Amino acid sequence: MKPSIESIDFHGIEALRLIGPRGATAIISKLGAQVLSWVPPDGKERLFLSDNAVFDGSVAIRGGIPVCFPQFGQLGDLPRHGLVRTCQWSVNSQRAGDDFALVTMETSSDEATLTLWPHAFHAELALMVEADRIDMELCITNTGGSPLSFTGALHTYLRVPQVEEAVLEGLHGLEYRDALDDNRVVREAHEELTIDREVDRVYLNAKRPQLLHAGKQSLAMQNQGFPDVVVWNPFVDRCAEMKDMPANGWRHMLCVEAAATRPITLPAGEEWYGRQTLVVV
Ligand code: TA6
Repeated sequence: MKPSIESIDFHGIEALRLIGPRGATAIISKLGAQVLSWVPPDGKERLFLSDNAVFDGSVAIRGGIPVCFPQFGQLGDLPRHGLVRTCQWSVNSQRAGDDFALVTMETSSDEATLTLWPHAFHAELALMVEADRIDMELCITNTGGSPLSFTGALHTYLRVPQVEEAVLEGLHGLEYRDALDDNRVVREAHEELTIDREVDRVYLNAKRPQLLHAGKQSLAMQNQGFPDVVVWNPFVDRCAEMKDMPANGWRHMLCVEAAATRPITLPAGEEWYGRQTLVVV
């Protein structure tokens, strides 16, 4: 089957299904330009999407790959993770070739965002599906007349059969800020990270790729432009507090996020790019 792109209804919202080479598929919603599913040719879903996710735009969709901009987490006065997760994005372009399917979506500052954050911007999210990989690229343009500063992330929820058995490599030796220990900065002493409790960490200046082994599956993640990697799992108690997660949701997810947690300053008229690549290995 040749790569193609089709419009679909996904839980009542408008979305696109990208069909890549060898039957790989991905789904991206116009709400938040959020990738909600990625199934490589082996037929196994690689992204976690909560069974209790809300799709009416009142809150961000829990799972997939939310786009966080212009604020990561609570690093400022804006709503957590910024303004564009619950915006309606529009399709800018779509193209399918022999070995890829590519969609770009865009959104811009409007009255609502300008009231909360007085900066004009244009955001574009590109999603490319190839046989065994997906690439996301976030491009931010400062369309205003003065510099702007932002933080942000591609808040990737990876699906794992059982998080307690998952192993994440590639963070050894990096400094991380531990959100669960007053943001204390600690150096990662372990070659492999395993999850046996709540974890919420920002690994700083992560240049090497990360490798996630979970069940019989392995996935490599590589970022460009985003200097940091966030690792988050709410575990049992925090998960129980989240209305849009089933009680056992924590067990089947691990967020490994491409993030910029220290402000990036963009002069008037300039563009910034950040990318995340996920590859089945
Ligand atoms: O990226 C990790 C994090 O900032 C955590 O602190 C956690 O709260 C999570 O994101 C989810 O945030 P959300 O606003 O989607 O509930």
